[in-house]
Amino acid sequence: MKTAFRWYGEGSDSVSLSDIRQIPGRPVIVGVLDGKAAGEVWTEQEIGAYRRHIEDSGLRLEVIESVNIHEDIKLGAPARDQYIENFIKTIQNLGAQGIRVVCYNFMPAIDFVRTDLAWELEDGSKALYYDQKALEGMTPDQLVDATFQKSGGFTLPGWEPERLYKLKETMERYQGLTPDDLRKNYRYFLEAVIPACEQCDVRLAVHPDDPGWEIFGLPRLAHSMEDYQRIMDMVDSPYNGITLCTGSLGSNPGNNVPEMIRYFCKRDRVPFAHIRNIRFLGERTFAESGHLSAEGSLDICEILRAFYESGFDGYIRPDHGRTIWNEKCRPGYGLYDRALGLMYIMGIWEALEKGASRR
Ligand SMILES: [Mn+2]
Repeated sequence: MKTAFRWYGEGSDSVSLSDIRQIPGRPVIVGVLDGKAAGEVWTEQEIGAYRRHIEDSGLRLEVIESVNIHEDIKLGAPARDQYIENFIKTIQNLGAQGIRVVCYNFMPAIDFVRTDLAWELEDGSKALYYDQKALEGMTPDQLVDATFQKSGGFTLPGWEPERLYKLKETMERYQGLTPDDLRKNYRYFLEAVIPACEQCDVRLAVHPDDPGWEIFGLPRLAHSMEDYQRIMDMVDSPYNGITLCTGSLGSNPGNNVPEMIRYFCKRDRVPFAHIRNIRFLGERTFAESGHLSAEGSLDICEILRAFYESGFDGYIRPDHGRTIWNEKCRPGYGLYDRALGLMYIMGIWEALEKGASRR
């Protein structure tokens, strides 16, 4: 396991590189490429400057999340070939700068969804929260407004203003597109990009739908064992991989997360993992919780045991944390609770390793 920590960049993140450097084990940085619209090329110079800035702080950049996929690719629109070509160029430039894993998602129009970004847990901490009934009472525009109001002035991943400005129009373009149509477009994309990824040694890792079911009537392809099997079968290569996000997959009680980890790690399809706990509060209603197993509904120890026993040697980062100790931060991405989460992950891992060597 290689530990990692997501960082949004200078001026965008409330957490500094020197803060991250002081986390025990000095995690690898999971960088973010934003500030350009989906479909534009990131040049090697731009990526190189970003990498050097991180290295100057004594840290390493080896993972990027996300390189957004242009909607025309997902829709199978005529301009997709140009956007796929641009995507490949960005991947080649990332590979040349030492990036080994790129997390992305193939969700139509809208990324992860929460109905409250600052839901108060009983200990006074604030967490991201999802309530299906609340969502059903909202239009997509109302959801966007509610999300902006509670984001504390920070841009959220997948909720870039330029993208949401066109949300209604984008959603209309998806009308009539079936899951099979979307799957066909996904295969077309993977068949084009995976050979390039193999050549420049950059593993793609698709993030699950979050929450793990369809919303607003949009097709979504990545939230179950069967879904992932189908995606993996589209192009049979370790470079066509998964970002195994425990909180996203775990939001659907039908998913057995440790079983999925064992199955896909064994097939060398998991270069990257997000560790997060959630607490079920009702049918399709959950709050994110502290990482500790006892705080949520997922058994984080069993999850890490599944990785450990599969010989996992990819990158693991703590996913969303709560907002605690009056920190002013991007919802889900403060320093304190994610650092606590990472220490917990490392503690379990050390116990697994040392326990195994004693036997
Ligand atoms: Mn995640």
